[in-house]
Amino acid sequence: MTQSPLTEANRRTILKSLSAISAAGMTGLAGCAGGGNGNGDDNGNGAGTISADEYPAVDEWMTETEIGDAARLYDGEIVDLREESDVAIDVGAGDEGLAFEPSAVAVSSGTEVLWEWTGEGGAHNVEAEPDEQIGESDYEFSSGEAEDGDDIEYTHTFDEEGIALYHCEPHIANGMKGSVVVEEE
Ligand SMILES: [Cu+2]
Repeated sequence: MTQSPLTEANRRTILKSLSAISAAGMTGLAGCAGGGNGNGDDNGNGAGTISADEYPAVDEWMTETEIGDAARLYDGEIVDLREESDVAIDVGAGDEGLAFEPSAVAVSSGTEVLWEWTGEGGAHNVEAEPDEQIGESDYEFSSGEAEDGDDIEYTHTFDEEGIALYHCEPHIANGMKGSVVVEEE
């Protein structure tokens, strides 16, 4: 029956409050390794994040399970790399090498994004193919046939504002998905 909705609501409120405190704490302790909160970003590199709530198509692609599986290494946050001129994404990340990392990024228009194969997880490719996805990608590109190796690279330059949704063909069922949000510089 009604499984105490109030409790659930309270739990969410408490979680939100904790997040807010953690965020404030992180800011206050900038540069300090402390904090000890359990939900900090694991992305390292100190980049900020943008909530994917602002990009529903990204969130839908990364979490839906009708086409492939939900993206690995995705937590609802888009890593904000809009200030970066060098943007690189690992192909074959995570425990089994079946993820892109960072899986969701935001870049400025004109940025050339580099995908670097790690050599883990088998043969991969990078495929932005709206018709095979949820039809929401503004970009269409492909690195070609899936390849296995640790010296493979693929680049794509994002000139136009919009979003690119992509995946690895052999591993879409494993949730090997990624997204690039492109914003006007
Ligand atoms: Cu793959």
